[in-house]
Amino acid sequence: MLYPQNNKSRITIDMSGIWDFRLGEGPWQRIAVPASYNDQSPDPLFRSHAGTVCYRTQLNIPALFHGMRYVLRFDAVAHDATVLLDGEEIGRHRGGFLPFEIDLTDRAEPGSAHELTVMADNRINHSTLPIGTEGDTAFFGSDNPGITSVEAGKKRQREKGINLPAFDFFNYTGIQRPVRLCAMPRCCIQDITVVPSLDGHIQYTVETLGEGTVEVTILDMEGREVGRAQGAQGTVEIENPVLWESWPGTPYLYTARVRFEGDQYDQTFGIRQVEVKGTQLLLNGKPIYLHGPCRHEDSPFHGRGLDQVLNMTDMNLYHWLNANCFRTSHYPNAEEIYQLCDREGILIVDETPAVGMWADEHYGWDLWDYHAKVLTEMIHRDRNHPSVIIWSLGNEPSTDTYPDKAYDYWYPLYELAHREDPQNRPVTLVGCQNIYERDRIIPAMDIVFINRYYGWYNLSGDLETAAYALKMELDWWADKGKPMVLSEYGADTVAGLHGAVPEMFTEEFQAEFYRTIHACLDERDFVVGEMPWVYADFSTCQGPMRVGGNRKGLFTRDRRPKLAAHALRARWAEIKAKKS
Ligand code: GCB
Repeated sequence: MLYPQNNKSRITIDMSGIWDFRLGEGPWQRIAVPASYNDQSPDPLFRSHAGTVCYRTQLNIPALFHGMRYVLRFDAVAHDATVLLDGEEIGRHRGGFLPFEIDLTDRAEPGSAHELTVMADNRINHSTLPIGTEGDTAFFGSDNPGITSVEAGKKRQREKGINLPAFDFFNYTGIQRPVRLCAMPRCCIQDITVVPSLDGHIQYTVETLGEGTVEVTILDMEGREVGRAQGAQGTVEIENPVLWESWPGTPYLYTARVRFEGDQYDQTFGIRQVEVKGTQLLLNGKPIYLHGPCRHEDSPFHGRGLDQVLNMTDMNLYHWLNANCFRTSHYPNAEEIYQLCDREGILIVDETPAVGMWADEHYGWDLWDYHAKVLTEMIHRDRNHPSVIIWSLGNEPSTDTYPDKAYDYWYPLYELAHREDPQNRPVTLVGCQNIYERDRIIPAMDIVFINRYYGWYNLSGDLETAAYALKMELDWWADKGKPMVLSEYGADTVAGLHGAVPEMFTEEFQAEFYRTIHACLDERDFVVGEMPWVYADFSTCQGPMRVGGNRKGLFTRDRRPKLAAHALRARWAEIKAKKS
């Protein structure tokens, strides 16, 4: 599905603004779109409500759309959406992190006005991605099983419809990304795939609606024509191609200008190649070392809602940190951040919303088909971005209790990702701290991603022993002959809490924690990346292990650096100079 564009053949109307809103059957209120609704009111129900919310606004179809095709495009509605026009259902979509379109051409006349209603359901359970804890009343910490009064309390919570995430981030929901009315010629370009190779051969495929001739012109960054071809698929050759490099190299972008009958669409792309060879990750044939914190879409007021000011600030803070990558932990992000990364040269590990699958029973639940659909949609949406270098099938499922069942679930998804991606990027599955000797699926990936909390969740506070244990595990992985990324490691840190002795939760401990872990990584050549958890503090559901959210950020939630951010900035300046 193409991202909306405004040009001489296409008109895109952004429907951002204040819409009518109600929680369940509650009173009508007002809400800003796009954004999570949860933090837009002091009413506690905005954060605790489980079920459907309703959005309403007026939709005007301009008279000048006469003779055109027009669709409503929702970039993301979390989690399940039902869309109504004048009270009549016109579309449904499952899943809160990927776009969907509804064709209005034959439903609403140009020059007419309508009531547009969007129902969003935020409930999560064993058949949604991400996963919810159906019926369980505690996610983190002990919930004192067996005590009569506590059990009675839990029963009461279930009766009230408690619906908790099986993951460690707040279940922000609603219309979190833009809604746009997009008009284009009736004979139009539907999709474009570009597969560049380093020698300047650019393969492309264009899907269209209607019959006609497709013309493709390749423009360089100055807008000069450097190649041209005709036909719905083919190859264009560019002489002396300039490669897309990650920062601090130049992320050089070309544009494929596609013309089809009266329609035009500009698809940017970069010429770059990602591959795994032996124990190395190669970008354009050269070894690359990933260094950058994982990132959540999370900020005050907006929740998970698109905020381009925040996105730009984050990109500049990634540059400030001397970081070169992030993982979209734990769901596909808004399309705008991938566009920014293409331009800023920041590398992305793109992750499906398969998080919370730590219960062993999940391999018995009927999730695979839906998971495969989400993975396919994510790859189709993001396959042209040069910044996307690795697909992540999911985060921290149970993989060691029933290693064969886990293998049978994940390996076909691994194969699917390779089949669906014409650029054939490396694929990974992010592994949880576990009995690694039993695990079959994590070592089967192209590149091993493991999350480890030595010194925090285990061997807590004892960094000397944490290093001893981590090194022992790294020795085990060294024999596997694969490149490895430490894809999460971190320590909750309360900004402003200091100690001459670096004890847990102080800024000094966080800095010391990273110093210790990095010393272990630096000794090993097969380690091709370090991705601390996490870029910034973020909101979670309430629990005894979370003080106003997860505090493992290198930055506070409002993006102020903690001590460790300064330390990593210095380390990554050296790495940038040496390794990348
Ligand atoms: C993890 C999860 C991440 C959590 C983090 C933590 O392993 O992948 O979602 O937020 O640990 O801080 O506990």
